Amino acid sequence: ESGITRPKGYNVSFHCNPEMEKHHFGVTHPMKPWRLTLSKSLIYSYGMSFAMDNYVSRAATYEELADFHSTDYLDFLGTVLPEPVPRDVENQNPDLKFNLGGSDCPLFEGLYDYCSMSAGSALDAARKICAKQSDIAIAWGGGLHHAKKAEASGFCYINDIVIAILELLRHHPRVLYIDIDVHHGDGVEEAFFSTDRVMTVSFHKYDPNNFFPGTGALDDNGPKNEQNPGAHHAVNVPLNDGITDEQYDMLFNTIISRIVEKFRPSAVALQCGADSLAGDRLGRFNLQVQGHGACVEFCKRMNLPLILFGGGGYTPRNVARAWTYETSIAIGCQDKISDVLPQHTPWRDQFRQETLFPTLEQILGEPRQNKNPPKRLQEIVNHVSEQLRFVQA
Ligand code: ZLV
Ligand code: CA
Ligand code: ZN
Repeated sequence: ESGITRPKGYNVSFHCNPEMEKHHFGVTHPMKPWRLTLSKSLIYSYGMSFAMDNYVSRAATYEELADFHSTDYLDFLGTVLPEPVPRDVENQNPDLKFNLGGSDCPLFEGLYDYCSMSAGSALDAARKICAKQSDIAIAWGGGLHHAKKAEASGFCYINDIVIAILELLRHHPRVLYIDIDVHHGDGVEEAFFSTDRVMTVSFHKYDPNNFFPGTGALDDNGPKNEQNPGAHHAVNVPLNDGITDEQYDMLFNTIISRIVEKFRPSAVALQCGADSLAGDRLGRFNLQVQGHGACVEFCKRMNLPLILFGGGGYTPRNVARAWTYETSIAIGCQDKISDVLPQHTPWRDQFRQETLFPTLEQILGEPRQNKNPPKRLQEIVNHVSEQLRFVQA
């Protein structure tokens, strides 16, 4: 009926765990796992499940989490209890162990389960790629790029991306990690600082004093010393408020083409944080669903095994639009889906406009001022080109 069919000779797998979506960070916290339910419901309403292999992913085991995280940290994460009463304004800065329990990374009911489910879906996706059973594997519940070896950070407790890439490295000589979340992918960058088998690239809003996490300057390219093979293997694309689809796609296509040419990855991991969209509660960019999706399309065209992760995204209706469109790109049915949301979509009124591609005016009223002059974008391209002279496959 929808006309959406399975692509021939091409496998897309979809990994999720409905139990994950039931967790709550707290009423005022911007991270809403429910956005995953809304996204999935739109994807299914368009009939896309018939064109993919759908898996309910398992929770990652302690041993799998310990591939990256320290056991001290995991043991603590596994035993901490939710706080009986939310912290008040007077008590914002208690002694935090592993940065757990602050207002960014609160302790909530079922925290450990939530974390192991996110990692489980990412790991399942990586295993399908390694077994060559999927060409594209999707884990919208993953993408938690700030978590460190022994520290929670920025709404992230377990770094499912690092765990998935470590799995890819068992079968792939070189992995390219790309991060289009509006925040800097600091946890993934740091985890692979000392290897030349992973190149990390993050596009993000950069303002060291006013925007989280404050790292990811253009010339932060990994520790530069003679003995470090990972030197020059971190690429950072710092941006300002209001960047548009046209500018972003120019940067993305130019930079990623040059990287692929030099680094020659055998697999790609793309974090699709949807907080880089216009109208996001925390984001600052003017990207539309089309421009965000164009990055996924570009990666698909490279014809390399690809994992799509979720990430940030704080206006659930826009998150659902972006990840639905991006799922359609993975399947290759983007030209067959209608701009008008299917009539039978659950929670259809949550979407405000009834289209998949609302205009900037519909999203924002008035677009945010664009503070990215063309000259600065050219400087960025030039810096990355220079940096790549030090990189060899
Ligand atoms: O999208 O937070 O700015 C991947 C991701 O990249 C901060 N945190 C830190 C540094 C000092 N704090 C402020 C503490 C605020 C705690 C609660 C909010 C609550 C309401 C509305 C906004 C925030 C908030 N927190 C906005 N930005 C922050 C960042 C963390 C951003 C993490 C992005 C995660 C999933
Ligand atoms: Ca980013
Ligand atoms: Zn983010």
